[in-house]
Amino acid sequence: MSSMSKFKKLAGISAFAFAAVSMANSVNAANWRYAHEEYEGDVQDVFAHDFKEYIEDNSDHSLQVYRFGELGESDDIMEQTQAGILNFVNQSPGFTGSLIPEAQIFFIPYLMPTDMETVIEFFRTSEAINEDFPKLYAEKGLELLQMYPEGEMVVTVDEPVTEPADFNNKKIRVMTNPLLSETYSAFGATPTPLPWGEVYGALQTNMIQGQENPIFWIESGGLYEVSPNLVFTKHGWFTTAMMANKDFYDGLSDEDKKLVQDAADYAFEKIIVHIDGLAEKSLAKIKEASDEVTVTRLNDEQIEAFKARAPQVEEKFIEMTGESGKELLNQFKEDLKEVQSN
Ligand code: 6CS
Repeated sequence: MSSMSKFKKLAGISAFAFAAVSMANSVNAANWRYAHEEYEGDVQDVFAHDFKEYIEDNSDHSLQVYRFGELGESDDIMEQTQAGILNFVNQSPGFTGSLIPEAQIFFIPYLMPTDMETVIEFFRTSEAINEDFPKLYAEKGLELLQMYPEGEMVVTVDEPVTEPADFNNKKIRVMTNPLLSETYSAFGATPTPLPWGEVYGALQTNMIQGQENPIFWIESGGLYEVSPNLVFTKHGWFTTAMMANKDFYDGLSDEDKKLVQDAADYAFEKIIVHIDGLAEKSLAKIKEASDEVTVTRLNDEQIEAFKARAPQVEEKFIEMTGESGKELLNQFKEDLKEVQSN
């Protein structure tokens, strides 16, 4: 065979091989669906798009992200994920707590540290977060991929609050898990569980007199317009969690499982940078937009009065979760001690 025809034959073979590989890739390329609870540019949206970027840059797969309201409320997207209609979901323990009672641990007030560095180190290293929680989620058909903090909780009320007595006769909206209701009862308020979609209207019509959320969300959801008195109680952090349908995840190749894990790690590193300074920026925007807003930062003595009510909530947590919750709480506290001693 002449060298020219050898060349033509080789070129033909490699073109065929290339086409075959491309076909195989496109056959294996999936379009995954991912829903979260927030709006464009909010923390969960940034996380989702970083996850998407990693998946799409490192594979032939694509990812469709659905934001709040596109597929319903938080409980709707969780149901769709458990049913396998969605592959990934970001749902906060504030809602998951009604499905997985142990997830309510984040609502024991004054359990989490207040400074961001310690909180982030805790999420990175905690055995409770990285080993115990995945087992609890797996029992509900969910592969927990990442838990991460969104921001310090701040209460907004119709008038400034500095002591538990100020909460008397105030209906405070809480996310729909029973332990958070216990927290606000312990704080002296009347807890009112509501899904997110009803919060703004309920504040506007005075059906409720307050709610709690991180500052970025108070700004992005315009809550300060209808609930202008911001109170920094230092009682907790808003935590969220991103997960996959477990059957879907278990059915992935080892290569795709690694891709998904790496994408979640990548998004976590990016989100930590994103939330650094976010509360301060959001507060500045709120102050710029409204003259009505007041900011109350409780002093140590005022905080003590709220903190004194925490043990009764911890007891309720144990009552609601039994031995498994007790063990988780012990591990959680041990992990916290570890990061705080470093
Ligand atoms: O309060 C809520 O319901 C919402 N808060 C935040 C920060 N994210 C989503 C959640 O639905």
